[in-house]
Amino acid sequence: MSAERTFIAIKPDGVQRGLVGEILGRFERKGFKLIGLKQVVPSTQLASKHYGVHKDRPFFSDLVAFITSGPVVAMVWEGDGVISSARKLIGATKPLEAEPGTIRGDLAVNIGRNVIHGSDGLDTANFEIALWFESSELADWTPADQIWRKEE
Ligand code: D4T
Repeated sequence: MSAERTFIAIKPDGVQRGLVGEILGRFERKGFKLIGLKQVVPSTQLASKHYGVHKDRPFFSDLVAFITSGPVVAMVWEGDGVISSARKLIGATKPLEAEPGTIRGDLAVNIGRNVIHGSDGLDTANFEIALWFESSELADWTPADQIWRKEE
């Protein structure tokens, strides 16, 4: 059985503000495994599918306009419990309510410019990984220090 994976995207504000290294480093230092990484300016079609669950919300068109406005750094990270752990690393959707120490708590102030996206569950993660990545873009590999990352 393959390990749990999640989809993470640094949104255009995070890229424009030069936060890519800072954010990537937090996931690396935590000990998760990077499986896929690319920079892409999403099409309206891709963005609309990604945010399909919000299609009837008043902020939907602004959301799609924003996410398609520039480069997004799309990633797949792997590890035990990575989906919920990544959400904790990211912090609350409203950056002013996000705890200090989280990405949004430390680096953002505005809900419409909250720097990063992370899948909110297993089905969403599978859907988003397949939406953003071809399987050939995902690398299965064994980190040389894997023995030092395990719980037991
Ligand atoms: P994403 O999907 O970007 O990781 O954010 P969350 O999972 O934390 O939050 P979400 O799906 O509820 O919102 C998606 C996206 O919409 C923006 N947004 C949200 C907004 O601009 N106004 C709003 O009122 C809400 C609820 C922010 C994130």
